[in-house]
Formats: sequence, C-alpha cells, structure tokens
Amino acid sequence: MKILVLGGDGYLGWPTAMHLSAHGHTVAVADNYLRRRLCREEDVDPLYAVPDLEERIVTWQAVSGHSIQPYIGDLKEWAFISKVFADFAPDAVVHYAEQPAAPYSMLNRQAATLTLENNLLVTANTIFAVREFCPGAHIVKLGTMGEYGTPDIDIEEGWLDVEHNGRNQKFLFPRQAGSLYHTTKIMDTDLLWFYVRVWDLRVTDLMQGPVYGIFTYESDRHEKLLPFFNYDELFGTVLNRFVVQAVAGIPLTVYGKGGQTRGYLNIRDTLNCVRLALENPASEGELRIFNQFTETFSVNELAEKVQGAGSSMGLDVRIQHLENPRMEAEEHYYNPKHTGLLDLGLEPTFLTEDVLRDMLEFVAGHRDKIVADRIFRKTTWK
Ligand code: USQ
Repeated sequence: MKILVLGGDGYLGWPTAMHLSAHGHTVAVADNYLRRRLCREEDVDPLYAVPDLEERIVTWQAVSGHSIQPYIGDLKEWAFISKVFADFAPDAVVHYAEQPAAPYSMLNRQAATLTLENNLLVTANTIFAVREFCPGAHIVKLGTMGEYGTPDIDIEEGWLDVEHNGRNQKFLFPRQAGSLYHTTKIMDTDLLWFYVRVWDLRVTDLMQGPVYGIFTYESDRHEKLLPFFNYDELFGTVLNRFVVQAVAGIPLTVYGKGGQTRGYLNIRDTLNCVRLALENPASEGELRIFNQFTETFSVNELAEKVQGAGSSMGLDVRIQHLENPRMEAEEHYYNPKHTGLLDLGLEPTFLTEDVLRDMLEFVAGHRDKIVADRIFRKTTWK
C-alpha cells in the first residue's frame, strides 16, 4: 500500500514509518516539527538529540534499502496538505499529527488554543483531503483511551448498545475526558463519525493507552533511528518518566494515591496494532474502533515494578506520593475490553522485568544528560 503518515516525526510517527516501510509498504511522512518546537519553547528537550526527518530518512535508506518520502509543512494549511495528498495519492493515511500531551494542553491559554486549533483543523483537513484526492483511502486515526475517562461501568470497544423505553440503538460509548487534549480527541472522533455518515469514509479510530519504551524492531539497526524519549512533566508518559527518575536517583513521582489505572502498551505493540489495522481495513461507511492497549496497571503498580527492576540492578529506587496536579479519580473501577486487535493477530509484548531492565540500562547510558528540574514543575489543572 501507499501509506501517508501524518505526524511522521513524532515519538510514534517515525517508528511507524520505518515499520511500515520494512513491511513492504511505500511510505511518505508529513510533519512541521511542532513537537520539537514546543519542547524547545518549554525547555523540555528529550533525553538525547534526535536527527531531523531528512537525516533519519537517509540513515534508514542506508540500513534498509527502503526510501521514505518527506513532506515538511503545516497540515493545518490547506495549500500544504492538498499538495501532499495530490502528489502522493495514498491508499491509507495514519493520522498522528496532533499535540499529544495532556499537561501541555492545560499549561495556559495559548497552549490550550494551540491544542484545539492544531488537533481539530488537522483532522478536518485530513478528512477534506481524503474526500478530494483519494476517496476510499482508509484513515487510521490515533485516538486515546482517555476519551472514555474512568466510568463506573465496563468500557466497550467504541460502541454501546442502548436500550431505552423498549427501543434499541447503538451509540458511541459515552465519553468524558480528563484534559483539554483528551477532549480534542473526542471532538476528532465526532468529526470522523459525522463524515463517515455523510461521505462513507473508511475509518479506524485507535483508542490507545499510555505508551512506554524506546526500542522498536527497526531502530535496533542504528542509534540515529531511535524515537524521541521525553521524561519531562509535559511530554513524558508515566513509565518512561519513572525509568529516568529511577536512574537519576529521584524518587518516583506518583500523583496522589496512585490508584489511577490505565491500559498500557509497549511502543513495539503500537506499531503492530497500526499495521494490523491498515492491513485489515475498515469498510466503506464504517467507523471501526479498537481499544489499543495490552495490560492495565495502576500508577502504584508501575512504580513498584520499576522499583523492583531497579533494585535488581543495584539502584536505590524510592517512591514518593505528590499532591496530584491533575483532576482525576485516584481510586476507581476500570474494566475496558480490548479484543479487536488481538483478533487481528496482535501478539503482545508484556511489561516484564527484562523489558524494564533494558530501558533502565539504556537510560543509564545517558544519565549525564538528565535535567532534574524538567521532571516536576507542577503544571496544574486547577
Ligand atoms: N502520573 C503520575 N506521575 C507522573 C506522571 C503521570 O502519577 O509523574 C499519572 C497520571 O496522573 C495519570 C497516569 O499516570 O493518571 C498516566 O499519565 P501519563 O502522563 O502517562 O498519560 P496521559 O497524560 O494520560 O497521556 C498519555 C499520552 C497521550 C495518550 C494517553 C493515553 O501523553 O498522548 O493519549 O497517555 S490515556 O492515558 O489512556 O488517555
């Protein structure tokens, strides 16, 4: 397939581009380096420097023999996105091109507006571009498990059959997000669902939990192919942060009681999930939703796992409970279904002590680059 990866420079975008290319697909990436700019502006650069897309593409070609086509520009601009779609004419589009961080979206008014504008306009432009240049192309959109929040009932895979006064209808599962970022993902889903109904689009919305990890199958071939690794309060996800804290001798920052439970997955599984969704497309006029995670953990469980793996390597890992800067339930029911991707053939990579030790050892090799004051700046929801 010809696959266009929007947001192809990001933590997931670049590894996805390489993975699809390694599996024989013809891949193009589009990005405006927004994530890099925001990290520079907020002084939260990733653990190690990552070459720009053009250098990564040259390195990938040298180690794999596959080429990837770059398009550098802002997908909010119709002049740019229409040129990309007209030129590449994709069979499928992977849409990652969003401001991805909940804490960043809650930082201040400018960050909130940027998140709204970027995420909604890029989703809308993607829909319009597919309609105009490649109707029938499959859109694989990265949503988030956070769209559902933490309701006191089982979470279904996207849809809920509702019986009301003796009649039945299937609706999108009720959504109630815990940050502005997560709310933009709900709005994206609604935009996609609307245009699936009116234009018969073919869409898969992947409700993904927090991702952890550094290594992907393809990045093993060269250190210049590694993804971003943020450990700061704004862009770092919790397990990646805990690994860095353990190496730096900083007590693990568990927010509140630590009973917050989410569905987690290894970055390698993200790549397989996206590929499986692409290779088994949704039908015309279908909004297909998968819950994309492999295991659920509370924050306390994650902290204990990192402590255990760290101790086995001689690290003195302490755990601290900080006043929670976010508004979220710290003890709650959590039972989301996640069979769709397993049915397509996903073989999960579980969070074993070996996986954690590999991460800890790699980060220990970059210990001198850790900037402690990036870890907790108290960006608060209140
Ligand atoms: N947490 C801590 N200590 C920390 C950092 C986080 O206790 O130092 C807690 C948070 O309060 C939260 C949980 O860990 O309860 C997960 O936080 P996170 O920062 O790893 O994840 P989140 O902000 O929810 O967002 C991340 C990604 C986002 C994705 C989402 C999936 O940044 O792009 O959509 O995970 S989900 O959480 O399922 O909505």
